[in-house]
Amino acid sequence: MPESEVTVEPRALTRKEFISDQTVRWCPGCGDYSILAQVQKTFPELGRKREDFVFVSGIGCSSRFPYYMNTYGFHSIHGRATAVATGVKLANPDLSVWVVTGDGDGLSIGGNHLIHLLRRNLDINVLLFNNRIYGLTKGQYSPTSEFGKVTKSTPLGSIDWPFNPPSLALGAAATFIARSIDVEGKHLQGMIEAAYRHHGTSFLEIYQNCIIFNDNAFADLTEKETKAERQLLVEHGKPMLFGKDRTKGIGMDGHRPVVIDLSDGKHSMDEVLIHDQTDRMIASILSEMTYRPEFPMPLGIIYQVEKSTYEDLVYEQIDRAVEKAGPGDMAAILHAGHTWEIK
Ligand SMILES: Cc1ncc(C[n+]2csc(CCOP(=O)(O)OP(=O)(O)O)c2C)c(N)n1
Ligand code: SF4
Repeated sequence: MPESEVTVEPRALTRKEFISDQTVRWCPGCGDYSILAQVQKTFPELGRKREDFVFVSGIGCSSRFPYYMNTYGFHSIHGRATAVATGVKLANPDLSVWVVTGDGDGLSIGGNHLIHLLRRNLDINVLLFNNRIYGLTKGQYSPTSEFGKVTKSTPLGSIDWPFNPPSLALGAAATFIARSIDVEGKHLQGMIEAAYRHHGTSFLEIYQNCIIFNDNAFADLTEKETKAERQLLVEHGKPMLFGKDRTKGIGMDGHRPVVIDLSDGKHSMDEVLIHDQTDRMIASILSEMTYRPEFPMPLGIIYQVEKSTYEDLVYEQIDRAVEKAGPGDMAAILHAGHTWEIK
């Protein structure tokens, strides 16, 4: 039997096979290690070959990520990972393309490229490592640093209002918006897999602790004593409950969200909002809780809808044009009309 006719079942890969031979150069205790570990744990579950994956990053500590994945990768230009990834995906739509970017790389210098990727909806997965600081350049404020934050570049406190990443993504017509945290390994693995399975641009914001320049930025969400009160783990079709014994919920008072205490005898489960990840209004309510300390922090898939991807539309458009006008001849186009030779 010719070799081409032998069908070989793809061998299941292991986590180890996604670990590259490069020395990891993040500070000891950096949240990036955990994110890397969760990606390497999740990838064997996706059932793809290593050479199907491409990681594209910009510049920053987080952007060193492609070196550490035993896949294809580009450590590209500051803020331009989304543009480079767009080219990679358009040239070869069969690849699974992942962008790794920081809050500085993705939202400062790269903000413009990010929003256009989101609205075009290429099937690319964006992992935004949000540590609310510039790590690589040693601790300047970033577009997600809180108002009033004292950093090396804001010695009197920041007077910039921070971006709200899920709201920004929603405004840019993203079709998948989710959030997780570096230290919540299982949750993060689930979000990475969900991002992969989404057909369209997946925007996954990952809260990441920079132990050197912004330590404990998310401590209230990760410390044992406070996390149950501060994390709102949302799941499609499930009530929005939180708190130590899940006795608190999110309800609505008219068009405003409110925290309901189910243990006070005045409220019932019927008043608790059920998460519908396809509902843009619910996504907006959840996203807007980000900087409202009276609400817990939503984690999970905030929004997900299906929409044609850019690459599907591009290839369909090309097919239609070829059907109508034939395959075309690039050399003939270049030499058509008025041309001249420089001597
Ligand atoms: C054109 C250009 N401008 C500025 C810089 C300096 N620079 C390098 S990384 C960075 C920001 C990094 O912050 P972030 O994206 O949050 O990543 P982190 O290091 O925190 O992971 C900046 C401003 C640069 N390398 N190139
Ligand atoms: S500076 Fe911060 S983000 Fe960069 S490697 Fe060190 S701990 Fe991580």
